[in-house]
Amino acid sequence: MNKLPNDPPVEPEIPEEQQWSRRQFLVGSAALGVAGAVTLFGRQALVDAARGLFGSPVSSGTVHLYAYDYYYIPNYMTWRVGDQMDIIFQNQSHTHWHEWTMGRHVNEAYFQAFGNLPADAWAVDFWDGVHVTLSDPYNIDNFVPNKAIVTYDGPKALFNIQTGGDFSPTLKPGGSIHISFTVPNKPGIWDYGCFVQQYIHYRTGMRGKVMILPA
Ligand SMILES: [Cu+2]
Repeated sequence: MNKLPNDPPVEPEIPEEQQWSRRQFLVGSAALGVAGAVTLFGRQALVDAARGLFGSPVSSGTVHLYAYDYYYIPNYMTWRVGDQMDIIFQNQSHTHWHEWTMGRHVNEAYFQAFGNLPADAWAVDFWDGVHVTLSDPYNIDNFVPNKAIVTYDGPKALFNIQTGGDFSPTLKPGGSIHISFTVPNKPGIWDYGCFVQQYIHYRTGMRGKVMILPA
């Protein structure tokens, strides 16, 4: 086909597989550009490849958990029942609020809803009945303890404690919090995610998994 000088640029051919990903992604989140989608899927592939090669060692003691737009690093962890954990959760975004929730069976019906949404997205909140100590709050938007048994290190006002919804520290850009706990006897696979902005973050890929091994 001859191309005249004033024709619009011809779109490059996109392989079928990428088109599929692109359609899926746009259904989930129209707000983000295609470039972002490609970057996201590319990164996920790298993470999966690295995990396949190196496995996932059991974490205990101090673990840094970083929130970015819109993913976590790490997005996979292995814990063991009875181990002491110190999660330093830090929001690396310059512009977005991010939270860390953990549970099972996210209610995807909420994704379709408009208006006011229930704040508790997990059918099972991992933190129910778990003893947790919070410390070093910095730029906290709010913290929801839900049914966790929480000890606050320092002035409680700094944690901006709220009720309703899942256990969730929500951090302003640049915020951080230190979450200490002993891994409870809840073995198996758990999911974590950020439900900020009416689940857009979660749908976009801001999620991860924790495999908990028996003691
Ligand atoms: Cu988020």
